[in-house]
Amino acid sequence: MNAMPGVDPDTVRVAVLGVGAMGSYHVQTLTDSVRGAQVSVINDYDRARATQVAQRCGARVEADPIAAINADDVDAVILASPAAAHQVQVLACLERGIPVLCEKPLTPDPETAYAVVEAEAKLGRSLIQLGFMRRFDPEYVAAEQLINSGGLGRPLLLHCTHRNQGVSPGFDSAKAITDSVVHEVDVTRHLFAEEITGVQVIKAAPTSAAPEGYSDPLVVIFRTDSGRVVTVESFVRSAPGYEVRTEVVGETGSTIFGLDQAGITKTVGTAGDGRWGGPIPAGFVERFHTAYAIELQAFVDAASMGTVTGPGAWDGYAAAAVCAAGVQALESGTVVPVDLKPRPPVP
Ligand code: ISE
Repeated sequence: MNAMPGVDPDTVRVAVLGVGAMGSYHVQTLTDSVRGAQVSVINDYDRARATQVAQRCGARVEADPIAAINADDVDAVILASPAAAHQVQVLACLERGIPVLCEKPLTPDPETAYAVVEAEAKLGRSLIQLGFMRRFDPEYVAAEQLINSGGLGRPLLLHCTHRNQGVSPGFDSAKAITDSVVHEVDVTRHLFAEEITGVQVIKAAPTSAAPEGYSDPLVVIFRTDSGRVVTVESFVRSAPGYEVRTEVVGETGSTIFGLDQAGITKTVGTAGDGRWGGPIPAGFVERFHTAYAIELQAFVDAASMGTVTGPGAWDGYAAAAVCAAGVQALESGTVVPVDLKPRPPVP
């Protein structure tokens, strides 16, 4: 790391670009829960918001995002900026040769995402980490270990439930695929260690909470390279709260997780008066706060060695390609094949 006067040379100095809900949450996590990191620069198009967040963590505000990436007091970057800004900002990080954690999506469409994959491959160094935080969630990690140790036999099916309590106005059915189901895309590719080849979307009777013309819930079906099948319930206006459940079914066993995410409450009263279950978290920050902290720690640890870890640019591109097929499938009602370009050599 570049030693600046008064700065611990072992500290990774991080610029956070975009401090809306997600970015400011990352700033707080970096400040409170991550070792070896210091938020040094904040950038946001809303200067007042940037100033407020910067004051809370002792960082300075930089009005120009590219200047923030190139600043002397920045060793690594977190992008929680709008998706439309990602391509230019990620490429600026590659050009400067510093690690970047980019919130999904990598870019708004598969074509630009592939251009980023190619740019990183050309550079020959892994510098891009994608914000698929579920890969760091202890329950997903345990399931991954169980699968890889052969504990379930050959995995055959994945059943996913993904419910949000509510979403912002304008969050249409396409957004449910690109912003919400995108996590199950990554979970599938990660747990099954293969690509998704086809997507189908079935529209269920809509909740009365959905605006006219929006389909919510959806049932999304993926088929993978080796013929495995994945079902995803996406319900983004589900009143009780945030529920993410996953079941992996293998030849010799199955595992289900996400049931006791907020802590199990078991009460035993008179016979038949027992209770199982606990409070349902309100949102993804409550559900995945541990995953976010582990993700950021892993990013900072890798950044201190000038590299990244976990999901990378290829995962961001593959997710974008599957989501593009998913949006088409939403319109056509048919199974849409995923158009995946060749993977360049891994840097
Ligand atoms: C949100 O953007 C996220 O990334 C959450 O993890 C997901 O559950 C939610 O549906 C998305 O809108």
